[in-house]
Amino acid sequence: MAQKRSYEEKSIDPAAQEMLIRADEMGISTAFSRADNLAPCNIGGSGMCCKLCGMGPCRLTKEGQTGICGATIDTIQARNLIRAIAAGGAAHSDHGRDMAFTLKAVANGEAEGYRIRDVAKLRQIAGYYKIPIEKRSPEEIANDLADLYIAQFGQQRGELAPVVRAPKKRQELWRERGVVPRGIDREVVEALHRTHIGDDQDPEHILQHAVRTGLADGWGGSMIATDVADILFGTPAPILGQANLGVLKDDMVNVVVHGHEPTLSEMIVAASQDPEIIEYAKAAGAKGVQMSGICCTANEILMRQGIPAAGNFLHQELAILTGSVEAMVVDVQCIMQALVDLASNFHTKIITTSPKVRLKGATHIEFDEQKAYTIAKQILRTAIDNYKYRGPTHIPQVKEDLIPGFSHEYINYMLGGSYRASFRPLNDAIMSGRIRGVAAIVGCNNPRSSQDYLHTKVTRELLKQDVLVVETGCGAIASAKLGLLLGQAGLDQVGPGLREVCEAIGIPPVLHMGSCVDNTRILTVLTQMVEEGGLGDDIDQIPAVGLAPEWMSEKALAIATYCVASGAYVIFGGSSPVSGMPDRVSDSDIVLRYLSEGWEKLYGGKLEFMADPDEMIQKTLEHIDKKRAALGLQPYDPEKFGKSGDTRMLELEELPLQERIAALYGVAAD
Ligand code: XCC
Repeated sequence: MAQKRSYEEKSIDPAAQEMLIRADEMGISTAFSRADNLAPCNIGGSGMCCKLCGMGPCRLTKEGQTGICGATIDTIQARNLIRAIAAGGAAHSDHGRDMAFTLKAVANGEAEGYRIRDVAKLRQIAGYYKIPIEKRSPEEIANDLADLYIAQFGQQRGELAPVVRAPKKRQELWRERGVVPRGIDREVVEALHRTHIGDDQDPEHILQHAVRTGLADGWGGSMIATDVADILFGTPAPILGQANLGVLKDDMVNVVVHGHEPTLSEMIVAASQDPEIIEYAKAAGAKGVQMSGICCTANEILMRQGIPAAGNFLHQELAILTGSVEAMVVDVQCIMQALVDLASNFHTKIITTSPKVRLKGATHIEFDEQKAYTIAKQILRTAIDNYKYRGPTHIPQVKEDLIPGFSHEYINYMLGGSYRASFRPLNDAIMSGRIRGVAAIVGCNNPRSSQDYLHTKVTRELLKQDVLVVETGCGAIASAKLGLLLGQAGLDQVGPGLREVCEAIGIPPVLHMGSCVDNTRILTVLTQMVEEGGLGDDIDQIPAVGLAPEWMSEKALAIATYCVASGAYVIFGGSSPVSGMPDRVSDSDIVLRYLSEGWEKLYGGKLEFMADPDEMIQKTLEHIDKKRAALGLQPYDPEKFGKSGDTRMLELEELPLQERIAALYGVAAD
């Protein structure tokens, strides 16, 4: 049995620690305690268990051993990995498909409560695909775009349309390597076909298709999800938000939305502000409805509406443990089955809404985009009716302010303003060495490591080293909970050159770019940096690294794969799903070497797994410096910059928060 950890070892978040103490006092299990009580299977965990047919499962434990069919450890590892990538890509892409169907319904006036909020983005995206825009209504353009996007899923031949948005050189490289995705569903199906008993058994050949499957996610399903969410709900711009369990309110009906798709959660947020619903809540004895989010649903409504995030992945159980949640409304992905059992200790209703996801014991109120607003109100009334059953509550008084909403459009605008929006200042700052490089720190929480520790340790150290950090997903919420996303608040902890840039432009040193499908925003930023000039002619030349220090989901592996194929060095923390036996000689470890050296030769990007955060930091900096040198840029010098701007920042620090934010970002802070 694994060793029990202290509360501080389970999470560095004080709100989480408080709730874990409460869970123990009440005798309730959580993912944290279950992780302590359930040791991971070393054979499966290292990718050496094959259960793809009825002759097995074949659990390989010795070098040279094979499965009953003769499959080697490397083949089994590659097959397991591509299946995970296909599942992760399928999850993101199915989300994208549903968004495309919603866009089609909105264009045809069949989706109650929705409208096209960002016509400029719609026109811009349509332009990429040569959809006519002149003298056409937004609905006509949206209808054509929806048809094109829906067709990407079932397309059998040719190339996925959004691939044209990658740098030209990268597109050519993909064509040469034969990995341009044909259709999203086709690549996922082929991944499953190839890994059926008796099919593709060359690990490198299997992993080549893993690249094509990953690209179908990043430059396909996920990109479609982000595009449509922006068109329907607005492209994010900086807004004031809050994060952590302290956002729950004792005197309000607390409704927590959890999962991924913004379609229903946006509608629930709108309905929660409907006077009829507020009256209904008041009649039930509450002051109103307090909305908050968990996981990527949180990110979607946080960056567009400023709705607070109750927390990241490992906070889903902790929110219920406060006893203050009337309803947790879930859609798809990252929803623990443990929620229903846990909720039975309180009055909390778990409400499932997706036709794809049911939990035994949960209330099911199915989402239908044609009557979304009506359903949203029905869900809220169900939550309000539940308020009278609330027992004693224990809400940790822990929360932090943050400023999310750094879409690539906003980053472009903030760098140059309305008349000269451009990535030039960012490229110049990297070229001069004020910014050493860029790190995207993304991904999940994992109860096998201390919650938020790896994320924030890596983030803090890279900031000190003048690395600009962009974040998405649960990693962004980790930084938010620890106060790293609040404008200038963290600037005293960042390197001098980076600080100078943040002060000059008025940005936080950590930019929250959205949910996990929004990692495609990072692809767009990297592409625009290439197109701006000065940092090479392809993504693999930019001094940038992607990290997922606390990854756990198959979606994270899909993201890693498309980032590598796009040219990025990607570092994953925690355990490696292809680690093999501890004493395996690395030369014989075909899969590990292929993901790193093999993919680097083919795509300029590589995927490596390492548990130690200091090693992650060191490898990140080495890579950034290597890319700087290859571009012929000046070596990074921490002494060179950072002597300007301090007076203005000191003045700003004196201002009340709302005024400070208005001065820095030019946005209303409420
Ligand atoms: Fe899930 Fe997107 Fe991971 Fe968080 S970061 S635990 S996948 S919610 Ni995507």
